Amino acid sequence: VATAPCAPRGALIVFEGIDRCGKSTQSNMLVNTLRSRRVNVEHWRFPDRSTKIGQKIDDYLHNGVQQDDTAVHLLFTANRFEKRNEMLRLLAGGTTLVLDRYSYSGVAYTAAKGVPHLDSEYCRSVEVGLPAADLVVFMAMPPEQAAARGGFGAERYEKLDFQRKVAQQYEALKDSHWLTLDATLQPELIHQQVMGAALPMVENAARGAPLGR
Ligand code: DGP
Ligand code: NA
Ligand code: NA
Repeated sequence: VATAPCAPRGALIVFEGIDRCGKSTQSNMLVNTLRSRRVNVEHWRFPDRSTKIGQKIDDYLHNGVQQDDTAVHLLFTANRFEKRNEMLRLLAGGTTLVLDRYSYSGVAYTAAKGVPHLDSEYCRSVEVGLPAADLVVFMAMPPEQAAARGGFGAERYEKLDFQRKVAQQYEALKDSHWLTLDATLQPELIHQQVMGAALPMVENAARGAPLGR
């Protein structure tokens, strides 16, 4: 007995990686190319600093406001959940979402702090209920190289020893939905690899492949 196909929907594609690895450039290139192929697509980033919760996160990242680590972690998570309904609505309406960071950043950055009760298991548990990505593009770059890029150090987490710990946490998160790319390659070469993985996901979603949880 064939199962009923799900309704067509948009794909959820996430870019992850340490700070200054080139996520913004690649996610922009993906969105532009998908648009040129008439794919209905929106480009978001997390944290979304435009909301009230996002402004608190921005204060913490940028203005050096001190905050309890658990409280901050839950602000980042709340910032994703406050966008959950809109994400589900857009995906169900056939819009593909390209996200610059998502729950995986939540786990990797907070677990990298080494606070005993904020381990990766706890960090994963508070993300339960958010839609799962169809594809995670992980942009792998040696932390030393990212740290040498312009602007590094402007925000709280941009310290080389911390970025090394974040990279280790990401390694432990990889699963079958991840595509790991060499972020030190030329942008156009990376983009071709991203497209090769993203297009099939957009097509699967349009055919009604179910959204993960
Ligand atoms: P960005 O705007 O992509 O540069 O992200 C801001 C910083 O916040 C970056 O260092 C990664 C970090 N970050 C993103 N999401 C989370 C999260 O959920 N938890 C924590 N602790 N940090 C996060
Ligand atoms: Na950053
Ligand atoms: Na972000």
